[in-house]
Amino acid sequence: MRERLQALKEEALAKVDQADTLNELQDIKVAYLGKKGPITEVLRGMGKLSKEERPVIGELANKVRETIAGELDAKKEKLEARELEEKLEKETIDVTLPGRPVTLGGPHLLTSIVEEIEDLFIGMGFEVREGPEVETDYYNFEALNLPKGHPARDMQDSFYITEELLMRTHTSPVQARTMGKYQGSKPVKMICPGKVYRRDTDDATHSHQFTQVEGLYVDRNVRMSDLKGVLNRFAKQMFGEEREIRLRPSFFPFTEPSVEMDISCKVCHGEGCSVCKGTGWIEILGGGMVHPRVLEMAGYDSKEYTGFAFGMGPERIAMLKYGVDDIRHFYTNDIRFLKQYHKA
Ligand code: 2NL
Repeated sequence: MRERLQALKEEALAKVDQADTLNELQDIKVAYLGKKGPITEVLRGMGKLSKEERPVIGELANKVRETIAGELDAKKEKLEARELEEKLEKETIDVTLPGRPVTLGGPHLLTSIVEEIEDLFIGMGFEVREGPEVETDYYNFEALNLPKGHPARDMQDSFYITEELLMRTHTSPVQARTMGKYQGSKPVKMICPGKVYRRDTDDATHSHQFTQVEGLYVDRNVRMSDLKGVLNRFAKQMFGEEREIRLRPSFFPFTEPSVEMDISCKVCHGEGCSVCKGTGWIEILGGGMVHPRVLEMAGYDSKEYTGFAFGMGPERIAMLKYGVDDIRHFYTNDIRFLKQYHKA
């Protein structure tokens, strides 16, 4: 038995020595140390031994088992280390390879234009305010001198949600809310950018959803000349210092008097060409002096306070500034269009 154990030990150790993979090691472990292995078999046969021999053989068998297990573990560690090394070698990264290009996005043209308008008016002391896109009939119409049944409501055919709620047709309700909150207690100098909605059939110049930036300045002694000065600065900063502006009489229910502003055509400088349809001027926005009734409804004493207001469409501003020929380009998200306006 002694010899048998000795032979088993040498045989197993030789196999461990030769083993080249973790799988082979596992097989050796099962074959020699497993429940059906030869060492277990030797231990089972010990019943036939004498009382003196039994502990001696038992101890020897355990020692053989421990030796084989120890060698298996040592070899296992070695093979695992080698495997890791090979893996690391295989997975090295060639840092000299050219990198994959990262495509950088950028703000949408409309976002850039709105931010440019905001910055420009912030520079003249205006605050930027936003408000809800779902509005009450009161703030969208009534508070702006557009009572129920007023014919001008038809020009802003609207998306109603209930009798009293609709998608706002302009951003003026944000201004009406602000004035209403102050109730004549302090001046207001704000612009409000945002999305507005009108029931319209989409074409190259119309969209049922578009963007507006409106401005409002209410204080003591605000005059038409203040409106003209602010809008002149806006036009020159947005379109170029060489541009001239002109104001023409117009009508809005919430301003009196009302004006429309044109800028001189940059193509013909006022001579008349196809861009300005022969007039030398291009219409860019509307405005006027806030109607006294609008001031009174918001709690401002129209004998003490006056104000100007104006409204513009950033889509139109961008179309004129960059020669965009169809308003739908802003909403259809064709990357070939959008990429042209990503600043470097
Ligand atoms: C346009 C013209 C305009 C206003 C907007 C306004 C707001 C208040 C009071 C009085 Cl709270 N007016 N806004 C006034 C005149 C014209 O917009 O053509 N927008 C695209």
